[in-house]
Amino acid sequence: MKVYYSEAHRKHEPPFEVFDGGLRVPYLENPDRMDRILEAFREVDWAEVTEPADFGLDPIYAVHDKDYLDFLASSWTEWLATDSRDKSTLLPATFALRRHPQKPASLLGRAGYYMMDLSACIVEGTYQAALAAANCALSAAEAVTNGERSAFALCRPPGHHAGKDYAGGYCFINNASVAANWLSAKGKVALLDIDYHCGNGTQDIFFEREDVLTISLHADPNFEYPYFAGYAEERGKGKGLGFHHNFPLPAGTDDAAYLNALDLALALIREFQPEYLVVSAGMDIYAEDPLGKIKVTTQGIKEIGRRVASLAVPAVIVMEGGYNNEALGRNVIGLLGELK
Ligand code: SP5
Ligand code: ZN
Repeated sequence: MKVYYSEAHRKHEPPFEVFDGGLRVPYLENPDRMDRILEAFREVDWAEVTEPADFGLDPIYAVHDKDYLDFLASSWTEWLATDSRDKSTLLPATFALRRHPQKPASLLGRAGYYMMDLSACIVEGTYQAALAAANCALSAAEAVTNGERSAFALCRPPGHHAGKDYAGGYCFINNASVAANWLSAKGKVALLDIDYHCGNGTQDIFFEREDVLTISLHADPNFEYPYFAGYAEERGKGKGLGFHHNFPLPAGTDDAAYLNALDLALALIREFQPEYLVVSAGMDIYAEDPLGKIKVTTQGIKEIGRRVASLAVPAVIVMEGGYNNEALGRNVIGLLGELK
């Protein structure tokens, strides 16, 4: 199985993030996550780790707003020119309520406009890392159009919380959506998001489209981040009505309950008859994840892989979250071993 990976992620290493209550904690979405996964790939004989190709900016502009990408590109240099005292990471403390706000001219005004929370911290290497991650997803998409049964995009930073014009939840460019949109020019695409958190960015990007079916299984947003998307009633809009599905799950959801919800999602995908499948694969559904409250085991993750593979649709698997670094390697191998 081809695994697309770039070293560019290493320079995206924010010094901290801010939790609820104002607690500063070490950045959970850290480079060590990739090292654990790469280590696990070295122990199997079927993973071919490859540099991504450069697809340029067009496939990214096809999903994201140009002004937003310009902000990502220039914000670090602008941040250094401000009079802020601690410049270790660009992080605004005032956010736009989306009531058709003006876009302010100042850097911190734009940062608050383009960010949804205190975890999408920008440092010097963020934009380059995000571009490289999108190229990993595009390279994996290209591989399946060239006849591979599946390909893995080992993306960092992750992407599914990033919308057309916003960053959030450790995400800046929506890698899975960029790949799904690129594939949609070649055939019908289904995007299945199994990260613990609702893929709100992906939901927003495809909400009014009928050519890309989007389905997300996640912790109920009534109690979990991102809170403002992921409810069962949100099913698409306009031509896209009926082409988005959310499966909010309660805290404590175990393998059996998770797999029941997955089967409902897979039935919808079968009915849609896609030519390509994109999987937003977050490992934070794992029982021992520090951010998650869902109790899926490593065996359960393997079973997810087996059931997704039974669709027999060429699949691009895209790395999203997962913060139990010690378990990440075996969980990723568990999933991919069934899809290779
Ligand atoms: C890609 C991805 O998985 N992003 C997740 C971003 C979640 N950020 C919200 C963190 C909320 C932290 N709550 C504290 C729980 C500590 N036990
Ligand atoms: Zn997540």
